[in-house]
Amino acid sequence: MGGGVAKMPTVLWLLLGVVVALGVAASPAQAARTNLYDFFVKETNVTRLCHEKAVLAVNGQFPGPTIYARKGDVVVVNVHNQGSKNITIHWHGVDQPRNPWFDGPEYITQCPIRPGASFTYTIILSGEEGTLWWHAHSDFDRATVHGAIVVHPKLGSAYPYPKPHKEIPIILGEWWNADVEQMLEETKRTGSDFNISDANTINGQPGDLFPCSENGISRVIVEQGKTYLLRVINAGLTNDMFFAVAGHRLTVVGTDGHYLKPFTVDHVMISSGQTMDVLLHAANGSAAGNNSRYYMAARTFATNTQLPVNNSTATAILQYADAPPTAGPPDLPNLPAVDDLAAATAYTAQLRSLATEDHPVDVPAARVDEHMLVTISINVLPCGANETCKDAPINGTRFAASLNNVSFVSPGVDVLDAYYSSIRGVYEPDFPDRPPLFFNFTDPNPADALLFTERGTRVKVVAHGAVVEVVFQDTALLGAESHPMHLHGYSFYVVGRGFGNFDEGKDPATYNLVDPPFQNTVTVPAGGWAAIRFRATNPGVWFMHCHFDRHTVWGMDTVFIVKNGKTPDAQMMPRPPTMPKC
Ligand SMILES: *[C@@H]1O[C@H](CO)[C@@H](O)[C@H](O)[C@H]1NC(C)=O
Ligand SMILES: *[C@@H]1O[C@H](CO)[C@@H](O)[C@H](O)[C@H]1NC(C)=O
Ligand SMILES: *[C@@H]1O[C@H](CO)[C@@H](O)[C@H](O)[C@H]1NC(C)=O
Ligand SMILES: *[C@@H]1O[C@H](CO)[C@@H](O)[C@H](O)[C@H]1NC(C)=O
Ligand SMILES: *[C@@H]1O[C@H](CO)[C@@H](O)[C@H](O)[C@H]1NC(C)=O
Ligand SMILES: *[C@@H]1O[C@H](CO)[C@@H](O)[C@H](O)[C@H]1NC(C)=O
Ligand SMILES: *[C@@H]1O[C@H](CO)[C@@H](O)[C@H](O)[C@H]1NC(C)=O
Ligand SMILES: *[C@@H]1O[C@H](CO)[C@@H](O)[C@H](O)[C@H]1NC(C)=O
Ligand SMILES: *[C@@H]1O[C@H](CO)[C@@H](O)[C@H](O)[C@H]1NC(C)=O
Ligand SMILES: *[C@@H]1O[C@H](CO)[C@@H](O)[C@H](O)[C@H]1NC(C)=O
Ligand SMILES: *[C@@H]1O[C@H](CO)[C@@H](O)[C@H](O)[C@H]1NC(C)=O
Ligand SMILES: [Cu+2]
Repeated sequence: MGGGVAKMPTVLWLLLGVVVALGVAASPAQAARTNLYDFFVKETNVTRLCHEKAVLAVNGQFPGPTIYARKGDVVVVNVHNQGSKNITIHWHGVDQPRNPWFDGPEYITQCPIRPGASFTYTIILSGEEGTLWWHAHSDFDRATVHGAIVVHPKLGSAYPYPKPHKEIPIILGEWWNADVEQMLEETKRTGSDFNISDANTINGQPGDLFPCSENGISRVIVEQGKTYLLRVINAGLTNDMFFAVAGHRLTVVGTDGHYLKPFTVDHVMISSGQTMDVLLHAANGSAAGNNSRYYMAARTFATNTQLPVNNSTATAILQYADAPPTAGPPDLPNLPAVDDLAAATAYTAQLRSLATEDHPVDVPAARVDEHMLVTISINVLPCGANETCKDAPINGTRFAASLNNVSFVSPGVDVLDAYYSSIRGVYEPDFPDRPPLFFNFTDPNPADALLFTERGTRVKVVAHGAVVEVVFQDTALLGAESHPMHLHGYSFYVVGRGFGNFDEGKDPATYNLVDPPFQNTVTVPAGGWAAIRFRATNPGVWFMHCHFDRHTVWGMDTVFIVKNGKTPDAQMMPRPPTMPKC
């Protein structure tokens, strides 16, 4: 966590940014700390499943380094692009109040950092407390460019649960033997689907149920009688996952940087993009026999029967430091089957905000200013003149994806700059509030004509302070599938979920407006809907997209532009002079 040798203008800008961020209200006693990190992004050789390949990694680590902070801190990260391609980094789940400049998604809030260039991000923490993470937000670089962000309570504040003996990041990911960027190029060229990963990983390792993986398996050492906080992150590109530890139940206490009412489970279901904070009690003598080693395991959760899925199990080892050694292999936990929708639904239904005096909720219940119903679809588009399309379900087409039948087209200049500097022709402020056509969204046999989508860089503009409700509706076009929808710049309350077509007359009556979970990534159920609400009090340009990367590149995205409010503290910070150019 060394202090970076930043250039003078950058330092001045940072100081300005930090002073503005803290505002006049901060007294010296509450003053946030500024933590500095240097990220060197470069190609690093990694061997998994008997295959060696060069991957992009930060500081030679895969997964990358953990950022530690306290609630309300400012973190400054100097990113040095020492690789051979454009990159950007996103701070997933950090609201970045009034500070969209440093949010990260390429061509949304910034132009990419080119090879050989550096860019310094100022990351302003506010209400977040718990586990967040950072990852590349360019092409498919996230596959290996990611790591944890641990946000501790403020000095003098405590966790709303007994202090754990140790805290351990558990990063779930995916490994491809093939070069991920080459795969992206191939899918762009042929319009085909992205090949499934060769293995899921836990802290970068597939575990010893896979070839050439015995030595690298990651280990978590525990002592009897102590309680550990596992900070579970799903960094996977394409998979939601079940996670469990043999012989141990898990008490879930937080998600996406916000506390939950604790509940105890045999397994967790975590969607791509989400985090789950879970307490694990290392029982004396142990509950599951006199073992000293237990498997921690992760397996894909997937429901689209039209897609291939890898049913294999990634493992790590939970090892008791002070228990007698055991002969034989560790026990495997019972994970739900790869398509166990009921298990996933039952898990997600238990997420409720802690909602105490110290950790209150502020659910917008009285009024909604912007009602949006947004269909989520996999589509086809006609094959381009010079493309050789294959694999798509209709001859002469390629795969695409859309929200409200608009397949998002990434612009050549970032949307934030276009908005800030009034550059015309980059985006249109007319993203539809409703699907252009109402049909039976969940009918598994739709007419072929429904499969096609429009294209455009269409964004939704909302007034500062508006209460926004978005009901995400999955469609069965090319297969019902659950989608982890992620919003930048905000956490939102997940007020409702259900199966089938959303019923505007009946379903709002089932909303939880008392203690809904406060998340940044919502699992929209396959063949169902999920409703979120947020107050648009963070001005800026904020990407909203499915967190499955192949859906992101296919266009399952849009952008919220939240206008400035009247007072200075309701307005975006000025454009940093250090922004990379397109
Ligand atoms: C990295 O791997 C490539 C092949 O994948 C190999 O050519 C190269 O020598 C390796 N570099 C190092 C430093 O091991
Ligand atoms: C997917 O896998 C197939 C078979 O292994 C291979 O031929 C193809 O090139 C791969 N596609 C991509 C996009 O990597
Ligand atoms: C799926 O998992 C198995 C291990 O069970 C592995 O051998 C295989 O390569 C994996 N990948 C694919 C694409 O099937
Ligand atoms: C568990 O073991 C530790 C160390 O052996 C001991 O200090 C503690 O009292 C034990 N706890 C229980 C609940 O037995
Ligand atoms: C654990 O070992 C003790 C002592 O060897 C034995 O009495 C006990 O039955 C064992 N417990 C289990 C669950 O196997
Ligand atoms: C998936 O793997 C599990 C455990 O390895 C096995 O019990 C189950 O039958 C497999 N399911 C399918 C559909 O292959
Ligand atoms: C197709 O490729 C040819 C040769 O590269 C090029 O001249 C032509 O403009 C391309 N057409 C389109 C529609 O991109
Ligand atoms: C798609 O095109 C191929 C080759 O032109 C043809 O053989 C095949 O029958 C077509 N499939 C459909 C579903 O039209
Ligand atoms: C929509 O399609 C589903 C699945 O086929 C079916 O169960 C449902 O009855 C249909 N709903 C309506 C309103 O037709
Ligand atoms: C989406 O737009 C395309 C192109 O205009 C159209 O063909 C298709 O029917 C529309 N689909 C839906 C579900 O609105
Ligand atoms: C890298 O980014 C620059 C600036 O936006 C762009 O002009 C260039 O085409 C990008 N390179 C690639 C390979 O995408
Ligand atoms: Cu998706």
